[in-house]
Amino acid sequence: MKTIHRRQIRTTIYLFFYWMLLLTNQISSQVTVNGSISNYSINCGSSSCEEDVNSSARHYYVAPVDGMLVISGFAAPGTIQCCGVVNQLTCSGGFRKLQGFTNVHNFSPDLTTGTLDCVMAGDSIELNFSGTFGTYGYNASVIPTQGSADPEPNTTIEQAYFIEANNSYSGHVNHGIYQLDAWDYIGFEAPGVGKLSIDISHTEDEDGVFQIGVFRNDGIFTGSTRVDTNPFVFEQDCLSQGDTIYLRLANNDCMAYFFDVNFLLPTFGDDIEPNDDTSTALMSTDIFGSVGHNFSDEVLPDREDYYQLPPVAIGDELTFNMEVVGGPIQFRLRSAMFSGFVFNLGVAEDETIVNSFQPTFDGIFYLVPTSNTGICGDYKVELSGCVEELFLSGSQSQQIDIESGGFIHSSQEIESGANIQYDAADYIFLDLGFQVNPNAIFLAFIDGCD
Ligand SMILES: [Ca+2]
Ligand SMILES: [Ca+2]
Ligand SMILES: [Ca+2]
Ligand SMILES: [Ca+2]
Repeated sequence: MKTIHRRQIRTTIYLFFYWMLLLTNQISSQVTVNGSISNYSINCGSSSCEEDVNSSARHYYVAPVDGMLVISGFAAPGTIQCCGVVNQLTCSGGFRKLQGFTNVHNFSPDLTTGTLDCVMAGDSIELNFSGTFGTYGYNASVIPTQGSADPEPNTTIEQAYFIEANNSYSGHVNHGIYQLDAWDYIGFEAPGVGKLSIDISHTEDEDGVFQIGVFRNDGIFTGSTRVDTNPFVFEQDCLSQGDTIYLRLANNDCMAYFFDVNFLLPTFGDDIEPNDDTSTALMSTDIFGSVGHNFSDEVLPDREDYYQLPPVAIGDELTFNMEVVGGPIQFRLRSAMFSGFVFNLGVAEDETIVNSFQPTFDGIFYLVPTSNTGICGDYKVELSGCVEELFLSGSQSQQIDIESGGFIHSSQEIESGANIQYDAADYIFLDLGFQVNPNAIFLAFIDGCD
């Protein structure tokens, strides 16, 4: 019982000193120190010269920022005259990582400088001196890595820091001499339908070492990109509103990165949702939007958009001018009356296609642009032919005749080079915003379908 009791006390004392040491490491960051070592016993026959002040000293320096640690110092042995004889004593020292076996740098009697790159803010360095008699001193600092440090830890998707469009950021990878900062996770949530575009520059010398890994919101890895130019543009298209994308910035060496975040909206204007079936179809001849946007599993795919067209009868003809940026997008017509009816208007990818439709029965039809999830595109469809009501908006850069059996309302901007004809049976109304740019041709007729 007695032995155990003693051992417990001893353990408690050890723990206390260990705790004191930890406490010292944390709170005592000494930038500049000057001190001395004095612990000798010289026997010169009849008498002796001795002093027992301290045989060793430890100091700690904590890096205030990410960067390169620079410590200048010296450890200069002194002499003691004892019984008329000059004795050369010892004093040495240097700095090392906490619990390191060897010093990163040993000081000499003259001032020397040692460095340690890629330290992280909070990293602690031990300065140690020992010997019999002498003086020592040091001055420590960190040359900061460019840019500001990113919020650490960000080693997992759950720890990712979020970025927003129209903002600039900077960060560091691979700093830290105790914990590895091999990568930084970044998160982005799409504010709408569109494309994430990041202009990034960095301090890595070698092309292709710096890599960007891409992950979905559920942690599924979708691929990685080697950053082989500086600056570099990273793009992720086909994001829907609420889609969350995670990027992992990884590099072999310590490095700083800087980036601007942009979010590019659909080419022809905001996508109006929901419009995924006949019951939610948009009732407008102003037809533009996007399909195929979807990245994360939490967001519903937008494969199809439905537009209800004006009523048509046998003998009518509708012409569709289908402009696509991205894609491919397939355009089909469906019937309100016969669910099995499908008329294929064609597939477009970064191009404009034109096709006509002559109904073989009277009725209501839906125009349905379709794209596969993750293969997104923006579309704008100009409808002409014998429809009664036409509402036109946006910009117009093509050569096209637009016909209506009733009226046309337009707020279009006719771009230079365009050649546009409006032809309506009843009236053509040019709404606020309508404009014709120089070198464009615009003609309007009261005539109707022919
Ligand atoms: Ca980092
Ligand atoms: Ca990190
Ligand atoms: Ca859509
Ligand atoms: Ca839709």
